Amino acid sequence: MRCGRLGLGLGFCLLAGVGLCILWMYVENLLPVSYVPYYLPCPEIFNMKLQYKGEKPFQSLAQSQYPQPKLLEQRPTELLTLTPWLAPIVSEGTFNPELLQHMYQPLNLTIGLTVFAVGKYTCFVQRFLESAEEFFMQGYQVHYYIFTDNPVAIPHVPLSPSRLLSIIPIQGYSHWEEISTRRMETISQHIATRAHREVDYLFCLDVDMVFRNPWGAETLGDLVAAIHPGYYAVSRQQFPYERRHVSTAFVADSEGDFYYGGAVFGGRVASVYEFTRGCHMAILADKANGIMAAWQEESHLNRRFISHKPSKVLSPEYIWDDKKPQPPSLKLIRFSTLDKDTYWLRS
Ligand code: UD2
Repeated sequence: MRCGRLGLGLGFCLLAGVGLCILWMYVENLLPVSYVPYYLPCPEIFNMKLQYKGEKPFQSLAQSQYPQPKLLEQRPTELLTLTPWLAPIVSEGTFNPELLQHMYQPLNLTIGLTVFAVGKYTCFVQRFLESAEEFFMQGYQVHYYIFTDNPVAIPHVPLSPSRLLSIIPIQGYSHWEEISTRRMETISQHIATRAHREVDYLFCLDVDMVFRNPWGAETLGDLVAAIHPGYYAVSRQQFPYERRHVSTAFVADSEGDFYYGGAVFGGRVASVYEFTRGCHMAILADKANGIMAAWQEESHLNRRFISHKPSKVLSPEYIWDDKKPQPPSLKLIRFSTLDKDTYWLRS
């Protein structure tokens, strides 16, 4: 009798189990999304080092100790022209623009330029574009990509025949930190889905800035960074790196070459993809841990440029701050910030 009941119970359980499985398979197919666990990396991943046999990759440099390169090392009015890893530091007098034009123009290159104009920042677009038309990559095909949450607010600026403009709608965020930080994600996605087919090189710039003098082929390189105007004459310990160990953007006192500005970076489109994707992954990891780096995406950009050295470095001529007097070491200001009412913009 007992055995019979037990058998019946087991049979019922088996039937119910099979029934539930069939029901789940059916329901799962009806669901609009499939439940793939979302992978959020933890900070340890970025600090882990692989054990290499033989030659070590450049990434291992991140932890090595070496003296800080100083932009004003030689003489107070002369800038360093080469980094310790042999990347040129571009400034007026280090190149011949006619020669470079002669070399690069036959290559029929298209240069992309991304800017973000979210919320009140649409007010900067007109001046930015007008100055870019006058000075940015004159004689080359240029494709401007303007990311905005308000396409109708983007003014019409007449462009030269070889230049295109695409307005790309994006979501707006209420916090300015979020808007600034999200740029890495948006740029990497934009390259993957579209820009890699349309441009050879891509520069990613802040919109609240203007071109004041020619910016040409001397800036083209595999991965390009620009030295921040506020920190080119100070020691690496004074750089405003992210100093909290818990962040993936952490930089130790003994690390760092130059402090680079988040307002200007670029390079070959594939390298900019790798770069922005890497920064985005690190930002995601911080987010998962509830951290916003000290200078948002600029902190992550600086962290990454320590292990992934830029192949070309632009002097502060290419990212100047108009509130500062022009020092004798900088011969020509090419791109600089506009004086802005930050409180109004961010309110
Ligand atoms: C610094 C950096 C900037 C970025 C930021 C990080 C320099 C000279 N500037 O500038 O590149 O790293 O710190 O916080 O290195 N934006 C909008 N709408 C907003 C807010 C920002 O469109 O509401 C876009 C816009 O393109 C702007 C950029 O994000 O130019 C950077 O924001 P910012 O100019 O307010 O940052 P700022 O001046 O503190």
